[in-house]
Amino acid sequence: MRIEVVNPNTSREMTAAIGRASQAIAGPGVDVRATCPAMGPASIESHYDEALSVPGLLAEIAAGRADGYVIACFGDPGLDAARELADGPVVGIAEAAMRTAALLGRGFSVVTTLERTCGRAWDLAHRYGMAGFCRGVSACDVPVLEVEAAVDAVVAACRSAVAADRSDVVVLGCAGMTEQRPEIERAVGVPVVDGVQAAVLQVESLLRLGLRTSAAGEFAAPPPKPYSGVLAPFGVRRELAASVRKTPG
Ligand code: 2AL
Repeated sequence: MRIEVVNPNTSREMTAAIGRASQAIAGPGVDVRATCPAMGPASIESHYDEALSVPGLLAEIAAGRADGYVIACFGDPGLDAARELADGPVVGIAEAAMRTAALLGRGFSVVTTLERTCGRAWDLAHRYGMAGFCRGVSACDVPVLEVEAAVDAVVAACRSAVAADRSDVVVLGCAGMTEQRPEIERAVGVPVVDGVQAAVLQVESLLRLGLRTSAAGEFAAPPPKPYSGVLAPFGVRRELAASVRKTPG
């Protein structure tokens, strides 16, 4: 069983951390690898970054290297499109983390990076039917590429969120926090959910159950059509896949 964890930003260091966390949690015999796109933003912390991360992410998924995929960014960029494109299941880390947190307590707090990303987390909580469990979304005010080294700021934001929101679970709002989860949980004293590891196990479980995204409705493969300009290869997915295989993430 092969699972590919796509970090939609182009940071190699963050991709390596995501890969280590994914390999640490995957079951025996699961070949799990983290990749990042050849094109796109260095980190995703705005709607603009998120929109422009999606072509590179979809190109990685079009390469068809795995049985199932994780999208390892808390905005779950391109999740619906990836589900149309992939043969196997695709799980975003925000969806996996929120659904997992809802199994663990009465209400969770999301702690994200920059304040400006809070709206997106709320949008996703509503979209996934999780708004009834989400007690609050707050920021630690540390940029994505610095968050791994800023455990104290994340812990302080988690403690404040749990007290202010009257929540009993924390959801980490950035893939860059994945390796710090145990340390953060020890310091905060409530269950702390990291979406990267939750999503890897969710994909593994769907594959073991023999389940994949339904192709019966709106997640059927998108109809082929001409695309123009720099997006021309996206119109013919065979060409797109071939172009990515030449430049692995
Ligand atoms: C993220 C994330 O998980 N990866 C990234 O580049 N930005 N999330 C966030 N809230 O900033």
